[in-house]
Amino acid sequence: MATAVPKRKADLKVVIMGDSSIGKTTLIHRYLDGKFTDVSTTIGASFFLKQWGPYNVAIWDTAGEEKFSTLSSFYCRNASAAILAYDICDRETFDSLQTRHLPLLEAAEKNCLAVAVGTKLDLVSPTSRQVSNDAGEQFAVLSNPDKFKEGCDSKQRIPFFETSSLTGENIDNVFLYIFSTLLPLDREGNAIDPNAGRKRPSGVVDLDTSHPQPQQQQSSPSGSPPPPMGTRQHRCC
Ligand SMILES: Nc1nc2c(ncn2[C@@H]2O[C@H](COP(=O)(O)OP(=O)(O)OP(=O)(O)O)[C@@H](O)[C@H]2O)c(=O)[nH]1
Ligand SMILES: [Mg+2]
Repeated sequence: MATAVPKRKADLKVVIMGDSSIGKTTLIHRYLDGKFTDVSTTIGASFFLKQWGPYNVAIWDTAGEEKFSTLSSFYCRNASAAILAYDICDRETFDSLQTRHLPLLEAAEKNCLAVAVGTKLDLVSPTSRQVSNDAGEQFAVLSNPDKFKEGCDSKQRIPFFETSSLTGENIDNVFLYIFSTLLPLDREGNAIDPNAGRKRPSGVVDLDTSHPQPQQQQSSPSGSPPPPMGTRQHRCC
């Protein structure tokens, strides 16, 4: 008699979006592998799995080229967090978050946490900067209308980071912010809500049906978050 193979589920889905060449894939590799990796442009999307305490987190890396926008909308489905990334030295990539990428989050969870992330901070100088810190922060506030109101004195940190995958600056903080906001752990790395680790009502994603036979690799955990952690990485499309 055939034995049913249990379906593996992700407890949280995070999607990263933004124009082509702004460094989305490099940022994910920096976080997962702890180093600056030379990557090729993404075709369709790539999928990564991160262990955060008892949770499985699915990280979807989308392709920035405009021709893949419809696909990116598909990959936003059920996302509980979205990293909206732009190149700090390229204003166009910031503007297109508003016009092209933010609307795709219609397909995400209703209260999807939008995190604005400026990239390539190592290349920023007073003359090369095209997006100010204030503009990035304001975009983050406006992208989370239910969580932050403009000018309000929220106790929660505004979901905005300027990062460099070359130096590693702020990379871990982006993911630490998302995970500790949506999947809080105690000091020992256990879920704070003991029931939450088993099944979350939102953002649950089937890992085995969306894409055929993704390759699986093991890579070392990165950053400072609490143990036990590991990273498994899948690539697809
Ligand atoms: N100096 C510097 N270069 C970076 C940084 N992040 C990415 N790059 C470079 O930017 C280029 C594009 O990076 P990718 O990660 O492929 O960009 P992407 O946003 O994933 O692009 P698509 O897959 O086409 O959507 C590569 O040459 C990277 O090495 C960074 O923080 N600093
Ligand atoms: Mg890419």
